[in-house]
This record gives sequence, C-alpha cells and structure tokens, in this order.
Amino acid sequence: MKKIAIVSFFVWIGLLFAFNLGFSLDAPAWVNDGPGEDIDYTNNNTSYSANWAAVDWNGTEDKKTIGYDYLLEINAGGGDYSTADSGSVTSSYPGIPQIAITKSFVLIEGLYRFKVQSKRESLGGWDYSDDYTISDGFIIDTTSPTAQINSLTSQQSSRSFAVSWTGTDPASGGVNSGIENYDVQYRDGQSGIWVNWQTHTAQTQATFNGEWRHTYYFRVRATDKAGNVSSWSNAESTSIDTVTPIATMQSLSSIQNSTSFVLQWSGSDNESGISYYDIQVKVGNGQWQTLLTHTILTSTTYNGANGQTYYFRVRATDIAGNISSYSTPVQTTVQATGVSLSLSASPSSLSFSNGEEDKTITLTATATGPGSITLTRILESRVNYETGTENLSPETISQVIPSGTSVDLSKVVHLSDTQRASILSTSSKSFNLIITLEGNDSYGNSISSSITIPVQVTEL
Ligand SMILES: [Ca+2]
Ligand SMILES: [Ca+2]
Ligand SMILES: [Ca+2]
Repeated sequence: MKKIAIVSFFVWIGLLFAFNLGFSLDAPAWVNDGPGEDIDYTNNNTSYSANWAAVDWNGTEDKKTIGYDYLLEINAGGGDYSTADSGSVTSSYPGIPQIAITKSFVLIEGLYRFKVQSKRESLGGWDYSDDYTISDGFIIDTTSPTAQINSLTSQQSSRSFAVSWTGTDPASGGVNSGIENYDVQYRDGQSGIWVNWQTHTAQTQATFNGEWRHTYYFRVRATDKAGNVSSWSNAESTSIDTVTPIATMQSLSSIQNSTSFVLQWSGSDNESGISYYDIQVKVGNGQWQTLLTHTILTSTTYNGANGQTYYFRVRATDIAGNISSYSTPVQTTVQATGVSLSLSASPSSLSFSNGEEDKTITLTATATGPGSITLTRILESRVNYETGTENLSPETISQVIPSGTSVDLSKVVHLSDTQRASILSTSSKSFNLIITLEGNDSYGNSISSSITIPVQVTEL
C-alpha cells in the first residue's frame, strides 16, 4: 500500500507538472492605451486608462480566480522605461472578467506605455503568463501649441491673394504631440466681427477673395494632437488696391541753355499710394534707357550734351504693386553756351586835350572755348558821378569770331562841345567810358563782355 501511495504521489506530481506545461497561461492578445480604441496622445494628466483582450477562462481551472497585473511605465529617455504606477485586477468565475482600468493618477508630460500580464489562481498562489503584453504607448501633452499668420504685405494688387500660417507644438517633458489642425478667422475692417474662414484644416495656406479698398484682418489658432488649443494669434492685416497709379513728367522748356537741367515728375494713386517711380531717357532717336529705377525722388538734375535732344518719361508703382504705363514723353534740346567772350582795349585810357573831338581805340574781342561768337552790337556809355550816366546809341555790327581766335575792332570815341562842357563842369573833369560787345553763341544764346576805359578831359 505504501509503495502504491508513493508511486501515486509521483504520478500525481507528474500529472500536475504536465498539466502546468500543457495549459500555460497566455498574456492578453493586445492592450490599448486609453478607455476604448488605442490612443497615442492625450492632454489628460489626472488619470490614465487601458483595456486589453481577455484571456481564455474555461476548462478545469474555470472556477479559479483570474487576474491581471499591470504596469504603467514612463520613458526616461534613451529608450529606457521605468515604472510610474502598477496595480492588479482580479475576477472570480463565473463573473465578467475585468479587462479595463481607469485610474486617478497625476502624470507628468512624457511618453508612457502600459504593460499587462495574466495571472490565474493556482494551488497556494498564482500562475503568471510568461510575457507581458505591451501597448504601443501614448504621450501626455498638456502644453498648447502656438500659431501665427505669416506676415502679409500691407497692400494687395489683386482681389485674390494667399494667406498662410504656421504653428509649432513645443516640446515639454521631452515630448510633443504635434499640430493636428488650424482654425483661421478673418474680419473685414478693424471693427468687423471675426468670421470663421478655415476650420480644423491641416492646410497652412489658402486663397482669400476680398473687395477693392477693403482691409482684412486674419488670425489663427492651432490644436495639437492631444487636444490642446492655442489662443488666437495676433492679427495680420492687408488691404486691396487694384487700381494703377498715374505719373506725369513736368514739361521742359524746348531749349536748355545749360547742359545741366532739372527734371521733375509727380504722381497720384487711388488707395495705397505711390511706392516708387521709374524714369527713362531717350537721346535723339535712340532707345529708351533707364535713368532711375525704384526711386522715391520726384526730381533730379540731368547732365546732357550740347546740341542733343532728349526725351524723358516716368511710370509709378503703387504700394500694392500696380504699375502705371509710361507717361507721355517730354522733350528738350540742349543749346548751352560753351564759349566765352573777353574784351581788351588799346589804349586802356584816353585823354581829350584842347580841340580834340575824336579818339580811336582798338577793341580786341577773343572767343575762348568751343563754338564761335557772332558780335551784333557795340554799346557805349559814359559814367560820371556828378552828371550821371549817358547811354549812346548802340552801333550795329556783324562780326564772327571763330572759336579760339581774336578780332580787332576800331572804335571812334567822339566828344562833342556840349559833352566836353558838361564834363569840365565837374570836379573830376573825367568820366568812365564803358564799352560793351554783345553777340550770340552758335545756339543763339546771348553773350556779352564789357570794358571800362577812364577818360580825362582837358580844359580849353
Ligand atoms: Ca497608443
Ligand atoms: Ca502640445
Ligand atoms: Ca493704387
């Protein structure tokens, strides 16, 4: 009997061992983060949830208690996890096994995962599944994203224009969930009401259609994948100006007497205002060439060449970018004095003695510089501080002085008896004889030169 009992004991141990091998406990087939379908992000940091597949609960062991041990782990960085929380649930047959938990627990931001292991009550203890089933993890993100409208030009030249925005979800606790979508609003004018334009969009740009002369404001907010919503951004505004400006060159006198002359232009614009001008010049029958581009000036000094004809035109661009056509050209021709006239006299002073009525002086006129001079008149005046100034009748001449040459002119100075008596009545008994030569340069510009000759008169 004893032998049989010993044999029976070993058989029994063997059967128990075989049973344990043959009916080893599986871990749950899957585990989800969260209370239902698996979540990957949440901003709930006061509790956590998980649910998992039930393991088979039948057979000879049915009447035993079954349970699950779980671990909530946080990623400490470098791929390593450490336990943040742990617990277990148990259920007794024939009940409905508990395969989900929601647990109040304060969590910091970070990356978590949930591990669950099956267990079954056994003789004197618990049998455990060999493995844990591990969730694919979830991120706790309680930090709001930020969003802003990308800056808009102050004026649009089209009623249709692009508005774009950006956002970031800053990392906190080493994690962020990333932006899920944006809401964009606009208002028409500063006092308009905000109107939803783009709602829950993943796009970061859209085309807006507005009305001419209206100013629109835009603002955006972002929602991250954990459900955190940013506050509305600062507004960006832009106005619509679809009308081109007008630009005009101020007319020039047809002839310029100087190679250097001033150009002036002006413009006007409906709505946005003029941003800059472009000025072009054409020399004679040549091509239009750039003189000034994108200038905010409204005048400039132009240096031309003698004898050339110039055309100028202007166009304006407004702040919205509308460009006017070029203005009607203005025209001018440079006919500048390039030559100068100098004058000398021989003798350089005169003296009228008794009975002398006529004296002859030689005037030497010199043309210096480019171009010839045509003399047209000789003017003579006599100045005495007591008797005043006497202008004699001009003498008409026609005398060409080629460039760089001199011409001698003979001039008779006549002193009448009356004139002599008048001068002799003065204390100085003298006067200044002022000879002026008048003429024109080759462009018709007036040119002149004077010389003063002291004259002494002797009493009879
Ligand atoms: Ca997950
Ligand atoms: Ca976030
Ligand atoms: Ca305009």
